Amino acid sequence: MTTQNCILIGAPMDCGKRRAGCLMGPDAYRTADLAGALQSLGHKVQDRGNVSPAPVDPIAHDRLYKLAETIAWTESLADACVAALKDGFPIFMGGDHALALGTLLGATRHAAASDKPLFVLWLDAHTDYHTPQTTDSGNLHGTPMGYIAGRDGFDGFPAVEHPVPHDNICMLGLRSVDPAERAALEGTDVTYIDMRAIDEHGIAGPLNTFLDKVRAADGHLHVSLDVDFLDPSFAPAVGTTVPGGATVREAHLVMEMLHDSGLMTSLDLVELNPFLDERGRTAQLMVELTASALGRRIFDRPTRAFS
Ligand code: NNH
Ligand code: MN
Ligand code: MN
Ligand code: MN
Repeated sequence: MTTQNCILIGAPMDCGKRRAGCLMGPDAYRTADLAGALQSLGHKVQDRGNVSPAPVDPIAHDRLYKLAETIAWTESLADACVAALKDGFPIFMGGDHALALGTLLGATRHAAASDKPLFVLWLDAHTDYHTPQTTDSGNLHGTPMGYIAGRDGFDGFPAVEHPVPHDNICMLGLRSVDPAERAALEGTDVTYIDMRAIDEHGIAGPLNTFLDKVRAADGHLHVSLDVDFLDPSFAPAVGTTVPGGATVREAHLVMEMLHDSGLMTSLDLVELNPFLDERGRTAQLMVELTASALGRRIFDRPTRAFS
C-alpha cells in the first residue's frame, strides 16, 4: 500500500443552509480520532487546523442565504485546497456541502496546473446541481456541482476558469432531485446513478465503469462524501435525512474500491451535524469509511475462494 501524506483541513462552514451544527464537524472528526485511524494504516497525517474565511459585510438578498459568507469561504477553501494538493492528499473535514464550492474550485486549478483532467465523484442523496437562480430553498449547499460544471448565474463567486466537463462527473446514491435539477441534468453526459440503479445492478459495476474512465484519462479524482449518501438509519447526524440510502457495506465497498483504484486525489467529508448525532456514531462511521478509502480492509482479498 502506498503511504499517503494525509492533510486534514477543518472547514467549519455552516452557512450553506439554515439548520446550524455543521460547524462542529471538524471537532467531531478530531474527537473520533480520524488522524489516529489513518496513522494506524501507515500514513503520515498532518492536521492543518481550520480554515477561516475573510470577514465580510453581509449582502442582503431576497432569496439566497448568507451569500457573502459563502463567497468568502469559497475563496479561502480554494486556496487551502491548492496549497494542500501540492503537498499531499487533502481531506476536508466539514462543514456543510457548500464547502465543495471552494474545494472543487481548488481541485480544478490544481488539475489544470498539472495538465490533468479533473473527475468528480459525488456521493450524495442530492445532485446539488442548482444555480443561485434555480434553487428554491436559497441554500447554497445545493449548488456546488452546478458551479463547478460551469453553469451560469454564480454572480459574485470566483470565476471557474476550468469547469469540469459533464462527462467527468459521476453522482452516486441519488434519491432526492429537484425538478429544476433534473431538467438541467437530463441530456447531459453526467453519469447519475440513483438508488434504483444501485438496487438493480449493485454499486460496484457502475462505479468501476467510472473509475476505468478516470484511469484511461490519467485524471485527478475529487471525491465528495455527503453524510446523507448513507441511509439515515446508519447515519442520523445530518440535517437532510432521506430514507432509502446506501447501506454501511455499500458505502465501505465504494471506499475500498476507491482505495484499490489508487485514483483519488482529494476528499470532502461533508454535512456531518454532531448536534444531531447519537453518541458519536455517525462521526465514527465517517471515520471508518475514510479509513477504508485509505486502505483498511477486512482481509486481503481472497484469491482462491472466488477464482
Ligand atoms: N435540493 C435541495 C436544495 O437545494 C436540497 C439540498 N440538500 C442537500 N444536498 N443536503 O446534499 O435545497
Ligand atoms: Mn497532483
Ligand atoms: Mn450534498
Ligand atoms: Mn445531500
